[in-house]
Amino acid sequence: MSSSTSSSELPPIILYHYPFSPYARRIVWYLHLRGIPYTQCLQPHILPRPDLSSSLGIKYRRIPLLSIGRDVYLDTRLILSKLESLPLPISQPKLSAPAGSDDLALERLLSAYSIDGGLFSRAAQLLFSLDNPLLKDPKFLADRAEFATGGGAAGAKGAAVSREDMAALGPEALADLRDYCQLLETTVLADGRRWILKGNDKPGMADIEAVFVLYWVMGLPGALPKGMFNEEKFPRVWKWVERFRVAVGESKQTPAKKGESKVTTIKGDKASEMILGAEWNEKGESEVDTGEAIVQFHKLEKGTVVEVWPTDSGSGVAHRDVGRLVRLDAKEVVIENDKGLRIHAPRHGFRVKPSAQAVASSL
Ligand SMILES: N[C@@H](CCC(=O)N[C@@H](CS)C(=O)NCC(=O)O)C(=O)O
Repeated sequence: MSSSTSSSELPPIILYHYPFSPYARRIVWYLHLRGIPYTQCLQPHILPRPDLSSSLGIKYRRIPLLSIGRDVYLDTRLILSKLESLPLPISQPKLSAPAGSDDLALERLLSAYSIDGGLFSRAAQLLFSLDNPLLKDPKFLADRAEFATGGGAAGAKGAAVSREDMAALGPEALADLRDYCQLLETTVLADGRRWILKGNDKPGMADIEAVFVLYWVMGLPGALPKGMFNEEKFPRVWKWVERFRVAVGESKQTPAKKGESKVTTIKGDKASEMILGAEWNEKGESEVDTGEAIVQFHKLEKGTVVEVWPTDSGSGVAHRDVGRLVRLDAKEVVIENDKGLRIHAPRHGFRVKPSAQAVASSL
């Protein structure tokens, strides 16, 4: 497609999420900032999610997921990079820093710091000290215990998540979040710029990467003690977060204009009908790169039945997607599942290996 493709020519884009998910906000903001119309299919915050498991045969248990046509993308890092590569008109410019720039390095490092570097996990530890009804809901705690342990006996007993043990981590988490505010206040934001990247007149990907954890905890009443985190201590950070809130249409003072964010909400059966009836978003030839160490290690080929799951917590043990290998390269692994859709996962943070079921049934 040429760069003059209009958004209406894109395959349908469907976001599966629940609005209070901080990871989902990353995608919602991106779509808003770039003016990409999309459809959302709202999901419960705990399992089961039959819209995904029964209708689409997806085992991945995290939120959000994004489908573009009949391709479904897991993990916000892959989702954002796919959205960046959509062929949109110049009037909807990309949000990432230019290839090869120092700015791109900063953007990537902010992402790694927030997601892999533990800032998000630290922020999550603050939840356990809050007087929040969700954290007293036995169904929610049992669900997240399974998430933390990967299910099975330990998960059923809820061994991994004790509210008291988690609450005890709160003070350390606060110290780390304060360090982060201090870092932003005294480095990138110190010269009074409006956005994370110098000279930018609009928020970009670097802002999304830098803000999403802070934005989340700042919105949770009681999470950040007022004496430790306030506008006097971190004036530049506070103003930048507020500017961002306005830019993404979430400020009460300056709400999004009517018609500005073109979001349609649909039910799961309609969403799966749209996905399964759509064209592939990625139509080109796909290869399994024989130069990849994992391909050599497991002797993978196109069509090998594999399992794919995230490795950053135990949650994958019970939630592995199974399908025939369509593509594997340095960036992603793509499988086609038995419902006939393609599931894309990034290589980073995900594991792929021949399916135990398939190996067993061929013996
Ligand atoms: N690395 C993932 C993390 C996504 C994630 O942890 N999402 C949370 C919600 S904010 C989640 O799915 N929690 C468990 C659940 O909802 O079942 C990404 O970037 O998308």
